[in-house]
Amino acid sequence: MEIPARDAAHMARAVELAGHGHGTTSPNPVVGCVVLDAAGQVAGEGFHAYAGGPHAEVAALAEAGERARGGTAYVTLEPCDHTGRTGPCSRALLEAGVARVVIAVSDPNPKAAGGAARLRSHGVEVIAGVLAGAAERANEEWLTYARLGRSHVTWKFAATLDGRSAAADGTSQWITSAESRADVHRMRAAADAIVAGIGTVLADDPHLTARSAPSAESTAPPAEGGGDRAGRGGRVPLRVVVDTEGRTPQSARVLDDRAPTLVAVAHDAGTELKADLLRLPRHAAGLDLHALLKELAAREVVSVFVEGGPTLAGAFVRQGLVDRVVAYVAPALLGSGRAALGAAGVGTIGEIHRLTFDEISPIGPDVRLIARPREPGREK
Ligand code: AOF
Ligand code: ZN
Repeated sequence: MEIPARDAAHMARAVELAGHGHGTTSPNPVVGCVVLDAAGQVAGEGFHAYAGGPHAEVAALAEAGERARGGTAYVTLEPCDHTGRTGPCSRALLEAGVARVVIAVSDPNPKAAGGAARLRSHGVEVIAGVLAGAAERANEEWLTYARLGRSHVTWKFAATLDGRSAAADGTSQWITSAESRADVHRMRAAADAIVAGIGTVLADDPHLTARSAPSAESTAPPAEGGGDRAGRGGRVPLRVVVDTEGRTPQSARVLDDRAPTLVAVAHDAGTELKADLLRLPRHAAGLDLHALLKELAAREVVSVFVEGGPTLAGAFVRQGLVDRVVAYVAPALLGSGRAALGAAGVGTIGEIHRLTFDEISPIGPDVRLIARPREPGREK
């Protein structure tokens, strides 16, 4: 299908608008919308800011007012056809008299889908699939969650140019620059949960909070307006410890009251730990991480950030559960010491995990690399 350049340009703007909601809409998607009047002039723009708040279409239609009549709406996700926290956008578009609706990605959420069909049945011209790749990328966490019924996984690590995350004596502070570490905090704060393995908890006793000084950081809640504010605005990420045998010390910082914490243990672990325990099936030497991500999704955790250590990261890679890798690479060499990634189920070169570099950005003196698996969603 030939896509008119004009449609692609307006959809690109809608994708950009969707990005404004990144990190605050969970458990809802990020969505952007541009409304043109009948003459093709931009009449309204909107994005979804937090769960319970107006959907992108409603926000853009409110700005457009009467000018939407006979116009075109560009939406990054198929308009919903349900009454959930808010009313159906399909109806809002019909009532506004929009003549044409251009959609990037169809809605995989069975409760909300059907907007495209509803609009068509009322004589609205609907075009789907415009700039779908860019819209998918902007919404990758939520689309993974909605399609696969599990949380989306970002694995982040910091390493030297020779791929090491600690020196031979275990010291690792700091391999990357202050700029890189600030960037990590920003990324981490957009996730619904931060996941670490028991090895990291025992070795570093981390807080696993989004910032080192949580008092100064609390994310501002969405401005004014009602809604249940179930989005990330004002909410701190859940902390998750993958601790097969339940060895987390009762005094560990991760169990303090700065944020809620879930400790995932084996179904048969004989632990005395007093914490919010999640019992899971075993898998190889550890836990069934797919079961973990399903349980987290059931708790409306759309996205998780896996940090530390290499053993846990190796288990996620081996189980085919890493959706995005974010690597901070410092121009430094160690030559010995811990590798960024532990055993990942690769015995011979034919079993290599191949990825694609999607973004390469300088951050201070370092480089941030974002890579994704070549065959996403292939769980093992
Ligand atoms: C959004 N924002 O702009 C659009 C959505 O939480 P609810 O009940 O208001 O509805 C959430 C569902 O609506 C969501 O899962 C998605 O399927 C659909 N579209 N959602 O949060 C939006 N357009
Ligand atoms: Zn809607």
